[in-house]
Amino acid sequence: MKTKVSTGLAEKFERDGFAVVPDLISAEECDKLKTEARRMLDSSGKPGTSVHLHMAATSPLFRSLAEDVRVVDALREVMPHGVMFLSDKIVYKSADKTFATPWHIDCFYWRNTRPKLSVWIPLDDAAAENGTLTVVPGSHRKDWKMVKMGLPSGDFVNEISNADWREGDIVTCGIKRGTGIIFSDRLVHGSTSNTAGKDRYAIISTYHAPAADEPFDLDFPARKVLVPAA
Ligand SMILES: O=C(O)CCC(=O)C(=O)O
Repeated sequence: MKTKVSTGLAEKFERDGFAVVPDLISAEECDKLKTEARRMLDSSGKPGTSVHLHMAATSPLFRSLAEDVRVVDALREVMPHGVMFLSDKIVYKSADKTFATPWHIDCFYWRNTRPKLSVWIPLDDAAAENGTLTVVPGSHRKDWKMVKMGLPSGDFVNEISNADWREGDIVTCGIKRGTGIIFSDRLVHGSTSNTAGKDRYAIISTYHAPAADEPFDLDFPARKVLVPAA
């Protein structure tokens, strides 16, 4: 029997609350996904917002990304109890969508449901200047409180109210397009603002362990078990 060589993802994810997977998808795949994202935003995006949900429910290209063996193999390492896809979304920033995503943890958007994690994949090279992801390593082990806040676009409504980290604790994820960042729904994260006037499209796909549907899950039509519970 072949033994899988550990890439250390599980240890990093456990310790830091996130783990980086370089070159998860290729530059050509990023181009195709970005074209498809633009098409979907133009045909069914809500005017003014920079977030679009449920891509995989209608787009075969996004569906294949959600189920891609490279993504699922990385997830298997950090999800020993199986892998179920829940949902995906595009978050984009551009010359006229420059806002910084506020510091938050995702589980505030799905209170009282089972733990989840997400995979963030930028379709453009992402750096501090064009709104890349920012994270606070280890913050997934603390308790956080949220206040309601409002971006003009209405996209993110929660922000952490008891922040206690210092500038030096923050990791600004400067990464190549196609790299994946797997992060816990308890990890404090946000983004820089896009001051470069350059596109920064990202796909965020969310997964949890397979289980019977919770009422929350019923709003996600593309949900699917990818690796059954062991
Ligand atoms: O891509 C971004 O700006 C971050 C998005 C994010 O934090 C989220 O959707 O939870």
